[in-house]
Amino acid sequence: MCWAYTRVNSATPSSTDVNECNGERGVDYNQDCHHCINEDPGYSCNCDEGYKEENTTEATGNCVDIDECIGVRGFDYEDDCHKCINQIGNYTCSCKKGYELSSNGKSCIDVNECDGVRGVDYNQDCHHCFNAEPGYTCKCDAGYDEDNSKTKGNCVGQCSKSQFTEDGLILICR
Ligand SMILES: [Ca+2]
Ligand SMILES: [Ca+2]
Repeated sequence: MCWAYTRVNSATPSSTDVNECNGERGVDYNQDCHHCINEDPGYSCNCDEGYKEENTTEATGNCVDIDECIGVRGFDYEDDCHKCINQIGNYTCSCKKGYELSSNGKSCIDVNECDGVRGVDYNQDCHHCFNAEPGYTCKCDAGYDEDNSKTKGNCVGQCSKSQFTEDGLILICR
């Protein structure tokens, strides 16, 4: 005579449990559930970064956007994000003048105006541009005064015009 034994594993779901995750998204489990995990009973969800699981009786196992901007600066959103703007699944920043958005869109970094074009990115009359945060300052050739009172430095002074002659550059001074 032979005996058949059935192993009972306590981790095995009960026979009454339905695996919603094997079903259809939006029908058997919530449309907004990113990664369905079967539970006994019911199911839960793993959510993508930027979302959190919201389990209410109305909406079981759905993923909702985290509003990082109502959180703590330097913890929920970057310290260098001047003005946090919430997005679905993410956030971005608006930056003060003289700053630009970092490549990941989550912080503001100083613009190096001196890497740019004279007369476009920094003053035409700025002889030697030095980046600052924010803005830039200027060092000036002899005969000019440095005006670094603003974030955009400049060279001013009695010798404000120049002219090329056969002998080279001459300064026309007022
Ligand atoms: Ca968000
Ligand atoms: Ca700068």
